[in-house]
Amino acid sequence: MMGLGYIGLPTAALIASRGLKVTGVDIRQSVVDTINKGEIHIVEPDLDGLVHKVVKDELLQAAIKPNSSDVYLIAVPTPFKGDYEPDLSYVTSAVKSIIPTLKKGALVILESTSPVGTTRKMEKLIFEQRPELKGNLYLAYCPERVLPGNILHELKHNDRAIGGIDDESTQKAIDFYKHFVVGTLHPTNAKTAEMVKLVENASRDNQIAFANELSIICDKANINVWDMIALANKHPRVNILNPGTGVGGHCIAVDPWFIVSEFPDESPLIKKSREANNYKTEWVIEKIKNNALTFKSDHKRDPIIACMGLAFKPNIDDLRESPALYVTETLENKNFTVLAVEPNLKDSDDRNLTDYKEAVNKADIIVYLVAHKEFINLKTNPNKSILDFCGVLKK
Ligand code: SAJ
Repeated sequence: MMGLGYIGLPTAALIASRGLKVTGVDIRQSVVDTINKGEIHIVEPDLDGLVHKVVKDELLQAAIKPNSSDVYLIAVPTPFKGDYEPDLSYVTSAVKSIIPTLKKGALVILESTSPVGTTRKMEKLIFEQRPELKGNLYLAYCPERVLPGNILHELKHNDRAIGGIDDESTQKAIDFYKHFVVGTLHPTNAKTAEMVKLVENASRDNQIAFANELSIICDKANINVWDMIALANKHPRVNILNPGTGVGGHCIAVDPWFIVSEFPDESPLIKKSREANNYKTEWVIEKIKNNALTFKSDHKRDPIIACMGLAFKPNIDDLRESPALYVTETLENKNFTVLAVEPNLKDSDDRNLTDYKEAVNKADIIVYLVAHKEFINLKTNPNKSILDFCGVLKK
């Protein structure tokens, strides 16, 4: 398993728990050391116990470099760089590091979210250096589609699309995933599987963009967007998602750009959805600023603003690409008096956090950015100004 992050480590542990010997490879020595002690470096329910067990049973071992294996899985990050261009350097370097260890009959599976055509590029890279393996190597793309916080369950139970560079590769990969997946394994080709992954997240981004646009329209029309959506969703064929502070995380806010960068002329809607969701975050900031200015002119002093939630979605501690964090930091940088609240982060983390109950007592303006469970039914002074961007007051 190349890469021991949010996807690689749970997958490696799950495979090992089925009795297969797994070498987990990561370029970070600290990660390798932690795992070999039977411990973990990420937050994910039930993962610690599973890793502890498979390491103790000598089924999972972590290492800095790969060894010769029957099956290779690549689950390394594919961020974007500069002008939303996909950065394939981690995938390329993982492939390069396995090339010298490959033997005839090996199966290589790419799981990292990747632009269409990446599996073919990987094939080219391998055969340039090891031409004798042509016809004797199986290659496939198989994206993960798990939700952080529920990874171990979803890894096992979700259906998967599996696309080889040829039919034999597809079948070999399906036979491999049967060891640990009970969901249906759907055969396809590599290109289609690559596109499926990107489209899943672009589709969700597009649907959230629609909800976010509705929230801005309803704000102007003085209609409660949450009530309106709940009623619209009573229609049997309508299912509108939730508006929010914007779209965060390392998947939905990133993957649609992989389509746009490769097919710029054909993807105006996908691009527009990304822009609409980014715009929603800026709109939230403007709303808070206007509220603060009104407070100042009424009370002749600056307001204290409680920013409720920093994570990229409810009930997690993950701050990656978080719109709530962006809103809070933007206000701080503009010298507003801000109390940052994130009940999922400990005090020891190097951030100046305020307890959520203390924050709502002290603040003049309470801004709900993330619908964490702690904020539902939280008692607040009805005379205070409350801005709810995530619908927590409706929950
Ligand atoms: N969000 C809204 N409104 C909604 C739903 C979500 O504003 O109605 C926001 C969230 O607050 C968050 C962002 O969207 O900021 C993304 O959250 P999410 O829960 O929709 O998804 P992720 O990023 O945690 O995981 C997604 C999942 N993809 C889909 O649901 C299509 C997951 O299954 C993928 O495996 C993951 O991306 C990935 O790794 O690609």
